[in-house]
Amino acid sequence: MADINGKKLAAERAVDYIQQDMIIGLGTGSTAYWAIQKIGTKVKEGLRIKAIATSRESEKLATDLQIPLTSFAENNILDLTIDGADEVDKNFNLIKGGGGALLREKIVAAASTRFIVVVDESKIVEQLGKFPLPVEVVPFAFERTIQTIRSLGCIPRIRLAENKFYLTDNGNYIIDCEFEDIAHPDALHTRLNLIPGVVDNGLFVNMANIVVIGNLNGTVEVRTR
Ligand code: A5P
Repeated sequence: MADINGKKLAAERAVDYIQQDMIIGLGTGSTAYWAIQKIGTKVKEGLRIKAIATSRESEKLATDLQIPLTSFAENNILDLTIDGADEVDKNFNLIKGGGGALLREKIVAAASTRFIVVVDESKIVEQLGKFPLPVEVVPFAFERTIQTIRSLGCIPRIRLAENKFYLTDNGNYIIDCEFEDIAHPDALHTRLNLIPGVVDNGLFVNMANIVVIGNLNGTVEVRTR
């Protein structure tokens, strides 16, 4: 029997929510990848949609698949966004940004009428925090910004790529913060974003409407808020 891919199962199920003439947000990462592939197939079969991507990587994939793209200059509201997550708790709160795209992902999700999160079962947690929380910071004074982030009770590490500081699509750095347990995601989200130099963080609180979970046994669970 072929290996079951929970990410693919969840992502493809979420694409069923897309209807003709919708404006769609395209997520980033290895789960959103499968949704974008499926959307590409449906577009070839006649689905009429326009999309806004949450990263250059997803934009390139959409372009390769001939998915028509639009922009915030033309559309302020999206009907539906499908994106992955690094952790999901029972209250639909998320950690995102493992792929570094958290800022654009949050802007796009916030502009969407419905935000569908697609994950395999390994991403479901009791409490957020085992996955290091990504925080996007501007390069200016990042050394000081990191110290302030540390004072919130985490071990912060600047993300590297090929021995250099990883750069987001927005030209910023990512600080991965080990909190272990995040008991109050809402409060932490606010405290982090109040630090000068922090652009945004990977906590998505009260944003997801639907979570689609692909299980290793081949079933798909849909949780709706
Ligand atoms: C991208 O920055 C992230 O928010 C991803 O959506 C998240 O890391 C999930 O990634 P995978 O689908 O690759 O596990």
